[in-house]
Amino acid sequence: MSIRIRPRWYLPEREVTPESQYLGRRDFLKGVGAGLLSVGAASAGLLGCMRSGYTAAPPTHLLTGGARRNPKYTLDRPLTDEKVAATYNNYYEFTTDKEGVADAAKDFKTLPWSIEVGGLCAKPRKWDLTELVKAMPIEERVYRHRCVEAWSMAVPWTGFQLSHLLKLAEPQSTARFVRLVSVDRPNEMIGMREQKWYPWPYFEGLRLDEAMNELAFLVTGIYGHDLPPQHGAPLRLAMPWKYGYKSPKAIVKIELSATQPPTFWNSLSAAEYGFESNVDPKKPHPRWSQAHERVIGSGERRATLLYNGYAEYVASLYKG
Ligand SMILES: Nc1nc2c(c(=O)[nH]1)N[C@H]1C(S)=C(S)[C@@H](COP(=O)(O)O)O[C@H]1N2
Ligand SMILES: [Mo]
Repeated sequence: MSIRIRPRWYLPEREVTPESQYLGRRDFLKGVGAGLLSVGAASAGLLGCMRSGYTAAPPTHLLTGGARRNPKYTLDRPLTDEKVAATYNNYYEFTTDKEGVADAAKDFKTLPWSIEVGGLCAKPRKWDLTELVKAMPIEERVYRHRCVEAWSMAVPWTGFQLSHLLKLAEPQSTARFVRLVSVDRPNEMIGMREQKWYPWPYFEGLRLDEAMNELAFLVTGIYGHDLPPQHGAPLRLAMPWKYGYKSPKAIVKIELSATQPPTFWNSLSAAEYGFESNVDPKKPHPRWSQAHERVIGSGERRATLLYNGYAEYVASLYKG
């Protein structure tokens, strides 16, 4: 059993806290919590997984079988340590405490799962996810991930192109946007119950041409196995040239539309979170610079690249 009791001073202050403050608080925690750390966590020196009693469930391969790494999508930078990525998450349906998501989400039931594709298309369909995965060319891709909060990671995702699923649906000529909706299960997602002011369930949107881009990737796995709940199991998006919040987790619905759909963060603060939200080092967030990023795990500071380094794939989408 691993029950985490929140100290009184624990506040969900990190929603959009600048990185210097995370680090300050973490150093503080290292100080006061050192006596409680397990030898393993301490000697691994990991940034995450320090406070929680989280232990990962053994990985399964129900939705990743047979996937091979596609050499076209690799990176010249080291992969983020799996455990670091798995213990530093954004998933507000569970908690705003990044290091607490893994534990808060560990019992979330991810199978069976269905995903509905509908709206302006000739072939709307509700898919059983296991069936969908069998129908899709599954592969592994190493992508960068850049959060709007100026941290980043590089992980191997397993999945398939969103375009393959959309093509099966046969979009009508009037369809110009795609709306994506995350699961709505407040009984199992404590953050939805505790943070009632958010417009749940989480919703996102893309232009149809962005959704059809080869980089737009529906993800069922990470590090060669099924996604653990904290990464958005059993199905999440990876849009590597956009800020992380454009990649919804636990997707249950994809809808083609003629008009631009509203999005979760944009509806909360339009000045801070635009619809497009492409990674752009020259366009600061109103409260902090986007010129650099902190690589989780190593703590290295890197210059942020336009379109997160994916200009060759996506720059043509934004001409004129
Ligand atoms: N449903 C849902 N999807 C979400 C979020 C969320 O809170 N809820 N957070 C987003 C943000 S801000 C980021 S950075 C990524 C984090 O993905 P990871 O935890 O797998 O690294 O998920 C995105 N998808
Ligand atoms: Mo993010």
